Formats: sequence, C-alpha cells, structure tokens
Amino acid sequence: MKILLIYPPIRNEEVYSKYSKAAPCLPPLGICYLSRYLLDAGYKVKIIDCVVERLNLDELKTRIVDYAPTIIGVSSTTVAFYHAKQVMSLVKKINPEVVTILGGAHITACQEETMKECVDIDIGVIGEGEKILLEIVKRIENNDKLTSVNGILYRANGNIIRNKPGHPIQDLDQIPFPARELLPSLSSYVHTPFRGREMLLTTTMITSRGCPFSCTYCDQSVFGKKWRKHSAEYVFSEMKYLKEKFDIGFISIEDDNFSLYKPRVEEVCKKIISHSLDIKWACSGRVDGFDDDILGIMKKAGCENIYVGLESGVPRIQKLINKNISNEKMLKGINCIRNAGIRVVGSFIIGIPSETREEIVQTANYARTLPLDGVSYHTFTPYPNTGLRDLAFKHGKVSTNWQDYSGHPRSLPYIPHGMTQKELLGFQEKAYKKFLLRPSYICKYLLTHSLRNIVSSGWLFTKAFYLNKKFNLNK
Ligand code: B12
Ligand code: SF4
Repeated sequence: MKILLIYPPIRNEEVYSKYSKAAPCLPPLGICYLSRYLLDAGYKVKIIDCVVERLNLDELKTRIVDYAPTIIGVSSTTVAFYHAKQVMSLVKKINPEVVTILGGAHITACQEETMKECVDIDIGVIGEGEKILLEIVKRIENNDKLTSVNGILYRANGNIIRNKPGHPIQDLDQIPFPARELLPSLSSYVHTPFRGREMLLTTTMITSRGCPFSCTYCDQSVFGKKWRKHSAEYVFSEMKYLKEKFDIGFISIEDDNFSLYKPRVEEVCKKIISHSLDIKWACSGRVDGFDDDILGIMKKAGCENIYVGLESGVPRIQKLINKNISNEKMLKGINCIRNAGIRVVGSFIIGIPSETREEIVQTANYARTLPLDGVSYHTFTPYPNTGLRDLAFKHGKVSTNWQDYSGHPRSLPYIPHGMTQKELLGFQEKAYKKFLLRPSYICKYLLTHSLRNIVSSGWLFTKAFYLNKKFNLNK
C-alpha cells in the first residue's frame, strides 16, 4: 500500500506579503513524523513539500499520477487551507478511489466546518496524527470500517460522522525521529538570521508538545495544554543523529516552550557539553521562564538565540491576552538572556481587539526601549478556536477568507472598527522602522556583534534571497 503525504502549494508571498523576502521556509516536521511511523510499520511512503519545491498544481498532478498512491494525506494550517482544498479536489479528479485525509492545525480547530467546506476530504484527523493515521491505513488495507478509530471525522451515507477523541501518545520517546530523508535536501530550506547561522547547515527540531499557558490569541488545538516532552536522552540522540547523518551545524528548536522544565534543559545541555557535540542552536520560551543558571549552561552548550513572545507593552492588553508579563519582568528577562551572551528576539502583536491607537504606539515605543537584538510585529489574527476570536467580532471586521489568516497577510483578517487596513499596516511598518532604524540600534548592532556575526546575518539574508529567487518563493 502506497501513501503520499503532501504539504500544500502555498507561496511565501501569500503568508508574509512584502516581508516574504526575509521569510523562513522550514521542513514540515509533522508529516515527517507521520511518515516515519508508517515506514516503521512497513508501509511505502512519499512526501511532497510543495512549498520548498515550489510546485504548482499541474506539477503536483504529474507527481501524483506517477506515484499512484492508495492514500493521500494533506497537512494544513488555516492560511494554507485554500490550497489544501485545491489539492483534495485535484486528487479526486485524478482518481476518486484514492482516500483523502486532512490533518493539521486547521481541521483540528474547525472540524465539521472544514469537512463541509471541502467535500473532497474523506477523513479528517483531529490533533496528534501518528497513532491515528497508522490505524486508518491498517483499516483501509484490511477493508475494515472506521467506526472505532478514535480522533477522526469521516463520511458515511452522506453524513459526517465524528468518532470519540483520540488519545495523544503519553511517552513521546515512543515516536521515532521524523523521516527528514524523505524531504528535498535540508539545505533547500530557508532559515531567518536569528534561527540559523552563517555557513552552518541549519534544521529544525521539536522536543516537546503542548503548552500549559492560555494566551487568548494562540491556537492550541493540536497539542492542547498538557505539556509532554521527549527525554533529554532522546533530544541529545536526535541532535547527534542530525550532526552525523546530515552534517547539521545549527538547530532551531521550534517547541512552543522548550524551557518549561528546566531540569530537562539542563540535562540536554550537560550531554551536549560532556560529549563535545559541536552544535549551535536557538529556541523559544517565555521571557520570564529563564534564570542566570540555566542561561549560563545553555550558552555553554551552544545556544545562540532565544525567541520570546512579548506581544504588548501595555498592562491592560497583557491581561486581555492572558499573557500577564509585566514590563518589569520583560526587561529583567531580556537583560538576563543578553547577560548570558545569548541574543534575544521579541515578537509583538498589533491591532488586538479593543486595542486603541495610543496603545499600539505605546507598545512600539516601549519595544524600542528594550535591549532586544531583533523584533517581529505581527498583525492580530483571530484564529479559529481561540479566546480572542469572539471579541474580534465585537470590536471589528473579521474576514471569512482563510487565506488572510497569517501574521503578515496581504489582506488583514481583522480590522478594528474605525480603522482601515492601510492605517493598521502603517502602524506595523512604523513600528519596524522605529525599532530598526534607530542610530543607537545600528551602532549597538555593529559594536556588539562580531564581524563574523554581521557577515553571517548578511550571508543568511543573501541565502534567503537566493533560495527565494531560485524556488520563486515570492511570486
Ligand atoms: C515550526 C512552525 C512553523 C514553521 C514551519 C511550518 C511547517 N512547515 O511545518 C514556519 C515558521 C514556516 C511556520 C509558519 C507559519 N505558521 Co507555524 N508553527 C510552527 C510550530 C511552532 C511547530 C510546527 C511543528 O513542527 N509541530 C510539530 C508537529 C509534530 O506537529 P504538526 O505539524 O501540527 O503535525 C501533527 C498534527 O497536526 C497532525 N498532522 C499534521 N498534518 C497532518 C496530515 C495528516 C494527513 C494527518 C493524518 C495528520 C496531520 O499530526 C502531526 C503529528 O502529530 C507550530 C506550533 C506547534 N507547536 O505545532 C506553529 C503553527 C502550526 N503555526 C501557526 C501559524 C499561524 C503559522 C503562520 C500563519 C505564521 C505567520 N507567518 O503568520 C505561518 C503559516 C505557514 C503555512 N505555510 O501554513 C499556527 C497554526 C494555527 C492555525 N490554525 O493555522 C501554529 C499552531 C502556532 C500557533 N499556536 O498559533 N510555522
Ligand atoms: S502563545 Fe506560547 S505561551 Fe501562550 S499559549 Fe501559545 S504556545 Fe503557550
């Protein structure tokens, strides 16, 4: 039985609009994990990542016809759903007998609605997919019914049937390393300067799933609030494997909350140090989640950058989004990271429901006083299944076009009453300029970064430009 997993053909320009030249294009780890699980069970699996290969629907059609799979699985976020739908329709046109399965963030957040919106989806998988997909594949192979497969929606006699919820895998170490070897060369992927470094081949890793916090703008549908982790042993072995098998020099850890459980971070770092694993890395975490001790050992173990979600410099907004990080904690956390010799990049959100013009300006002004090494300003997106979505309907105009659902879209998914898209995008652009074009920032950048780092950032930007051009990611 042949299975094909597809990451749909969404162009970077659709997700990042005018900021797409410096945008990342990262390996789709979700379908790599699914592939390994199926391969280990003896199935034949292929992956097509239409983003990195820059495939259009016609080219994808040729690939599908050539491989002739029995089952096609597509992975989709909300913004990519339009393209996922096109892929599903294409598959059914090629051969209506092929079983189509949709998984990922969008269908997990909008379940029946998604099945209704796209009649070409046979089965929808909710949440973590490894166990569920394997079970579906076995049932199809044996011509068995899907009635007792937990965690799915499917069609029967013209109805959409919803089975009981699935059970996430409690011991994550049972899941083998993702099958990255099914992707095009890892060097085809594009990493941003703070998530990679100079000539070092960079890739991504996930070392934990879920997040116990409840920020009201965040879509936690797939992995939920329970934080599950790979053991330090597993994490270290995967790093070592990446070094040995792919010659990876830099790893961007893409967990929502890598630093949540400090003893594990410490154990991973100690292993890297004691085995002299020559690897540099970056991670994300809450700015109030670090201390001098852990940062010291992280630095020794090769951590170069930390990405922190700051979101707003206004206490009322911090409360509204349930992030609850005071400006004092923000400053303290950032200084703590910088004092350890690690670069820190903060991300902010602009245009949160009920946020006033003054509050947007207050955040941008506050951000420029922080000793950050970089920033990103996302416009607010009312993702489905998030707390702030209802408030967005109350305070502004919410787009029903899922193609608008990204942090740097061409057309905003939410525009506050009394504001225009142009005005909100103007705030975003101004906020970037305010931060980046300060003489003090430019001087600090030149003084605090070694020549190597400056060259390295330049190199990564050049690589991003080159690869974007080569694969035409911006068209
Ligand atoms: C790394 C990352 C990225 C990377 C790479 C994405 C990629 N190629 O996979 C980059 C930086 C490019 C990126 C971009 C964006 N991202 Co992002 N990203 C993540 C992050 C942090 C990790 C993704 C990951 O590898 N997870 C680990 C794997 C194991 O999980 P997974 O991919 O969800 O797959 C599992 C299940 O979903 C399911 N599954 C997935 N696909 C399929 C397919 C089938 C057939 C089946 C059966 C099951 C299945 O099974 C998998 C294994 O358990 C997640 C948050 C998170 N913790 O997951 C956000 C997240 C996916 N991103 C998000 C968003 C919003 C975006 C952007 C819109 C951001 C922006 N720029 O504005 C863009 C959209 C890009 C796109 N093309 O769609 C949201 C999605 C919310 C939504 N409803 O759409 C998330 C959930 C973050 C959040 N909490 O808000 N992202
Ligand atoms: S924004 Fe980050 S900390 Fe907040 S709920 Fe989402 S993953 Fe957790």
